[in-house]
Amino acid sequence: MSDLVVFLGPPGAGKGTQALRIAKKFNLTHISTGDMLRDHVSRLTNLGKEAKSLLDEGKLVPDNLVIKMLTEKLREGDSSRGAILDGFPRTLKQAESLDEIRDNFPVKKVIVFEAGKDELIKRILLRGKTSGRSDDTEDSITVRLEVYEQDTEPLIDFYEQKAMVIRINAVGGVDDIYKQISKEF
Ligand code: B4P
Repeated sequence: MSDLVVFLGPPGAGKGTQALRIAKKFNLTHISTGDMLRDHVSRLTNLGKEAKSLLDEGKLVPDNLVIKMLTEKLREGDSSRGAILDGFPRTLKQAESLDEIRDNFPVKKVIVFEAGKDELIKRILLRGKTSGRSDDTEDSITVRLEVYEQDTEPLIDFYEQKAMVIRINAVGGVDDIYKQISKEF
């Protein structure tokens, strides 16, 4: 059995930044569905070809494709010490898919990153100057924030009902936020 910790929050809240550090410190596997999808895009796989325009526009990749990709990763990969899910689930359907495989991969807690829109937009535009990410543009950010509010934010309630949510103030220094999150492991 391998416990999962979900990092949930809007684009630019720092999920990826903190997941890398926390995974290293606590010897957990870091699973970022965004990184996995970008890898498919760069390798020109069938999934990558299907996902590319959706990523660029800031829209979600269809649930069935992401759920299949994630489930395979959990089953094949070395997540035996536990894993951080960075960017999954993003919809109710994705959250329910985790419930279906919970015997082997139970979700233990959900760290919710909270930050205001202005800060998020500022961070993503700043990253866009160097990242080369085709979705770090003003148009895409607007869509990503809307998609977050509509499809992903309701998951906070879903996990609140299971008493799993830990809220983190994601505005401040990276080290301070890292310390806050570390206390929860
Ligand atoms: P992701 O790669 O997950 O991108 P994101 O949610 O936009 O967050 P990101 O990783 O960029 O930002 P982070 O919070 O780390 O997804 C990209 C796309 O893939 C999605 O739009 C979607 O199309 C697709 N996708 C992924 N998962 C999917 C799923 N489950 N279902 C369907 N589609 C899916 O923030 C990073 C930035 O903030 C960095 O520049 C960092 O340096 C900066 N930062 C971090 N902490 C900071 C701090 N404390 N202060 C200042 N800046 C900070």
